[in-house]
Parts: sequence; C-alpha cells; structure tokens
Amino acid sequence: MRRAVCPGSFDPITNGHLDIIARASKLYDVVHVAVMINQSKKGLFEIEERIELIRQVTTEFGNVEVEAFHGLLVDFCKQRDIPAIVKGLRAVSDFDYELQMAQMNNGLSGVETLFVPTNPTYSFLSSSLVKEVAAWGGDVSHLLPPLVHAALTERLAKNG
Ligand code: COD
Repeated sequence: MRRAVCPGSFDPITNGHLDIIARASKLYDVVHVAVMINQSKKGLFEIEERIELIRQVTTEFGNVEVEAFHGLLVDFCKQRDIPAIVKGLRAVSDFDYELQMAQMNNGLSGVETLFVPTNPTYSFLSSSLVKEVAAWGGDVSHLLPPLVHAALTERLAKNG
C-alpha cells in the first residue's frame, strides 16, 4: 500500500490545496490529509470544521483520509508508516522554506518530500489571501469549492 501525506493548516481548504490532493490521490493508494494544529495561531475555522469541509470535498476521490495532528509532521508519518510528504510549490518564494522543511524532515526521519508544481490557475492562491479578500467583500467564489465558499461567507457574516 503506497501512502503519502498532504499536510497543511487548511483554514479553509482552497482549490489550490484540492488540486494537489487530487493529483496525489492518483499517484498513491492512500492520501492522508493532515490538518496540523498550531496552538499559537487562532484560525477562522475550528479544526473539526476544517476536517469536515475537507472530507466533504475529497469524498469523490475515494482514497483520501482526513485527520488532525498536534506535533511534528514526521511523527504523524512514523505512526502511520507514511514514507512521503506531497507539497504544492507555488513560486520561488515558497521554495526556500519548503526546501528547509523537506531537508529537516528528511534528516529527522528519512521521510521524503515530493513537490508538485501548482496549477498556474492557482499559483497566487492562499487561504490567508482568500480570507482577506472575502472579508472586504471581494469575490472569491472561483477560488474555493462551492460548499467551502458558502461556509466562509456564513462565517464572515457571523463574525461581522
Ligand atoms: N497551489 C498549490 N499548493 C498549495 C496552494 C496552491 N495555491 N496553497 C497551498 N498549497 C499547498 C502547499 O504545499 C502548502 O505547503 C500546503 O498546501 C499547505 O498550505 P497551508 O497554507 O494550508 O498550510 P501551512 O503552509 O500553514 O502548513 C505548514 C505545515 C503545517 C505543513 C508545517 O508548518 C508543518 O509541517 N507543521 C507541523 C510541525 C512540524 O513538523 N514542524 C517542523 C517542520 S520542519
């Protein structure tokens, strides 16, 4: 069974994330999506909400498992016998930090990181930018799965 993990904050999942997960799901038997918990960073969505949104938009792939994890990504991998991390690379600006993490993770446990070039349609896309634009009333409906867009619109309206 070939396994890989797509880790992230997913606050919330965007079409950029989804594209990477979809492509990984064609390359591996099982793709674990790890919603990494960062207690110093309060998100817009609770961890359980992020997991539920990801589950709903990845069900159609048939081989994606979603869970939260608090700790090092290499420990998530070790506990589940996952040899590969799949990451999307958007631009040169991503590369420096992603390379550092990949080398650190490999040095810690031997886990490999595979980089998938972003779909150019989403190369500028991040959860933070989507939240900022949406908070000011900008249209981000083409950047999110429809049910995530609905959840974001509802959350922002509720938060005032
Ligand atoms: N196109 C393609 N890929 C994308 C796009 C896009 N538009 N947007 C995001 N992605 C991919 C990237 O691969 C990105 O790395 C990943 O999705 C997650 O993105 P985010 O923004 O949801 O999550 P981040 O960047 O906050 O996630 C960082 C991690 C949680 C992965 C990292 O901090 C981590 O591994 N933390 C766990 C603790 C740990 O092990 N620390 C030591 C690291 S060496």
